[in-house]
Amino acid sequence: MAIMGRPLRQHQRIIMTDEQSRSYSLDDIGWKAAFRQQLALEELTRWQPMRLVEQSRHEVTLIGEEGCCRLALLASMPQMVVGDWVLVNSEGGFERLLDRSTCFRRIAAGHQKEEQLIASNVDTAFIVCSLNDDFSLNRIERYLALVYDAGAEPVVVLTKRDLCEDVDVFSAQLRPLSPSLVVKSVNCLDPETRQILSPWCKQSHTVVMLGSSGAGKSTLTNTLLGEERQLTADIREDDKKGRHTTTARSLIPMAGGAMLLDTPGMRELQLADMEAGIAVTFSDIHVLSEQCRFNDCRHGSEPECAVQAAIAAGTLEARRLQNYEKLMREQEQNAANLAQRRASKKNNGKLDKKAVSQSVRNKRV
Ligand SMILES: Nc1nc2c(ncn2[C@@H]2O[C@H](COP(=O)(O)OP(=O)(O)OP(=O)(O)O)[C@@H](O)[C@H]2O)c(=O)[nH]1
Ligand SMILES: [Mg+2]
Ligand SMILES: [Zn+2]
Repeated sequence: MAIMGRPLRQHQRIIMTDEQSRSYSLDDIGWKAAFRQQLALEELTRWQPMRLVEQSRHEVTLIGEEGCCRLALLASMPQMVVGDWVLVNSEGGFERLLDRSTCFRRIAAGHQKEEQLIASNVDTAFIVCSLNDDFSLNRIERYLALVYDAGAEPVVVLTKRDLCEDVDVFSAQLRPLSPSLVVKSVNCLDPETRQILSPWCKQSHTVVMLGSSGAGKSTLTNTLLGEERQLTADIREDDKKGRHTTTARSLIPMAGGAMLLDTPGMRELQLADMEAGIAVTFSDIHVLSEQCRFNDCRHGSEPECAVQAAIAAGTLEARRLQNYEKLMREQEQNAANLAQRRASKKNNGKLDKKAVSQSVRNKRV
């Protein structure tokens, strides 16, 4: 492959294994006019666009027309995530990150509470959810807010249809969420699933699998790919939860030109700055609240509250209002924490600079 023969900058390694030596047409890995339009003609001839398909703390794996390469991450590079398009120069070095068409983000699990990018340039998100005790409307609404915030199209994929006695009991619960929400129920182990989900697995289209551990994201990925590419494992019998089998995000080309992104089951999906995504997810509540008597109605005990009236009439679930309020509070709180952290980081940076210039002055004296 041409890229291997090129001289490399000292700090930028390109390693290739035999398995990765395949090259791809850009259309087969999600390239679109919106990305091409970001390149000047000169850039198109000098640099090659490559797609980020895997990442670790220190390096990322990219694929493109000339094959596959790994790029060591440097502090000077922008934050990158699986799905990104990157321009690589003739020496195999990083030049530029292209603007993203969509971007999924959350607050990282654990104490850090930093914002974490999950994936980018995804067209459709399969919100994968088992048809068993692990089914949760609250969780599906949480994922919907994330997907709408990212700017992608959600499809709810209900798995383990073969093990479920009455699929309608579950799908009926999804109907009030949105009349336009697309819901498909599948047996991930059955090749027929490929047919059911084919409208979203088309050329230049990128699909991400989101959902909790054990929902069947990797099983679905394997069936759509037609090969056992991803590791899968049995769920726990008692609570139907998974064993966190997938530990890294992988963007995998599918025959026919779609890209599938398998992700690890999320233990926690905390949202921040997602008012818009939540507004779309709960647009019925927004429409109702415009009919409340008071503009600032909190939909509690206020008189003439259209939201409470809808709950009393049985046209809006009380659960849905509670989840909406919970997600709004959470995203506000997380957004405030993030802003505080950013401000204190900025201040620390200023203090550090001040300290450095002070010590330089001291030395000069
Ligand atoms: N019968 C049946 N089993 C399924 C179906 N989908 C997934 N499974 C099984 O459920 C278990 C968990 O599937 P995985 O694909 O590993 O789940 P995952 O969502 O990738 O889980 P993590 O990687 O832990 O996030 C495996 O034993 C699968 O064989 C289905 O539609 N029907
Ligand atoms: Mg998995
Ligand atoms: Zn109200």
